[in-house]
Amino acid sequence: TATARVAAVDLGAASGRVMAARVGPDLLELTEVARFANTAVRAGGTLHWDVLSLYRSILDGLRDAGPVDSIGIDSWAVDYGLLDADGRLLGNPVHYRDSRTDGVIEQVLRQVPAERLYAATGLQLQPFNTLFQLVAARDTAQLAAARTLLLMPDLLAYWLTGEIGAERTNASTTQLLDVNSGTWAAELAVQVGIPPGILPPLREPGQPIGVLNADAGLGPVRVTAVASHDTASAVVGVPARGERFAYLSCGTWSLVGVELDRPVLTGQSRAANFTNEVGVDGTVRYLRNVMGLWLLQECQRVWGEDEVEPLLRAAARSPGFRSVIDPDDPVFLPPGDMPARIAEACRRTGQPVPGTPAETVRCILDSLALAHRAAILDAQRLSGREVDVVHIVGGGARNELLCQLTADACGLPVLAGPVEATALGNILVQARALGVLGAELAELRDLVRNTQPVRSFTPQGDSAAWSAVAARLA
Ligand code: LRH
Repeated sequence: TATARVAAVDLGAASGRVMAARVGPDLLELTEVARFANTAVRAGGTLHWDVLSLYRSILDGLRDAGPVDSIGIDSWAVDYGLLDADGRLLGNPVHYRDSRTDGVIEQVLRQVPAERLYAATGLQLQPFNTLFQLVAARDTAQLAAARTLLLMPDLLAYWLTGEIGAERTNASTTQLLDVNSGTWAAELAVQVGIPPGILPPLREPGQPIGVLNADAGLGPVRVTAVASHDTASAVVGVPARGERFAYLSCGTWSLVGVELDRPVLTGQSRAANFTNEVGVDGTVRYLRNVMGLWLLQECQRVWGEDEVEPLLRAAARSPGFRSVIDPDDPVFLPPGDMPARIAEACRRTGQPVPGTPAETVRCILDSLALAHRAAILDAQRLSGREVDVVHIVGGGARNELLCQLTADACGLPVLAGPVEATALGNILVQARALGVLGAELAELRDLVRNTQPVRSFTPQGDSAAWSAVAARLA
């Protein structure tokens, strides 16, 4: 039977990667070709993407990948570059953790009530949504000169091919896509002062974008639109059977929710800040953002501790439930002194302040497990979808303590893996488009389940005990 060779470019906060895969009906073999830093750079008081350095690393990685039939790119949501009338990039794209959006949600809600924004877009309120980033930039010369907005994977695909477009799963994170019609919410854009003409035509995961141009020096390889929102690719790569599952895409963020076939737009859903992002094949990713392993990554940076394993072993020996924080408190969003912010949150809620890295890490993992529990309970209650199992994918699937604590807190079995779900989802959508895999999403997931290692964690203890811990934060 036919097989394909496919390359996936996956740009995460911890690193950027180029992966190569061989794919066929019974074959899914992934190799990491290149891994490079994706470090935000503060310049002139603004936190930026280092986009040219990334582009160069991507080209080098693609060259090392050898001949492939197709290339796909995914990255995190919401961030974008602006092109001028000549098709040139205007400035370095700004990173979503930059403080320029402070106070902008409140400013926009005075113009557009929260109820209306949710009814129109179905999106969670996060200060970094593209809509708020653009409002923060509303009076800049750069926005005045802009003719085209490209989300980051679309910008890189534009450099590779010369083709312009907005891939739908990532477009759904901008808060500028109409949740009912699936078209750009042009009226909303106008109302908040964003020129709707900068929003390019939409494209679907699986559509060909174009062919690599000469700068790449790699010949006329096809570039395919994947689920270019990393979380959407990760959800494709979940090795689930049927529909009674919750997923937790666990990396810098924990994205926790269920897959639905229609959005949930109720007042309760809005109050719980659940988001309806677009998945492949008309699915809805109904989920909540939990601050995730960012809390730990920022502690490691401050401690100068590159190795996570010793910290996790020490945290496993440290007593649980001593102190918990609300990981979703916006104070934790920007880069900075994370251990100090965690200590302050414990002090404020009258709990013991963690005195050692081990205690701090234990506090982070207990708090994440608790937030995972709340999100999974809320997702079921708000959507009516019941689940029997939690699939943890992404780097967090390697974190045994977090997987076990999440199983315990949820009172549900956890299946952990694959770690590379995002790259796999990226690859599967390309392989399907090339015609080497079946048409159904369920078949893509069967292939992941049959080829990738998954570990299982059985819930221990009484999950209701976690409610008492949650009460400390109420
Ligand atoms: C995860 C992610 C998430 C978004 C955030 C900005 O990488 O894409 O889905 O909410 O980054």
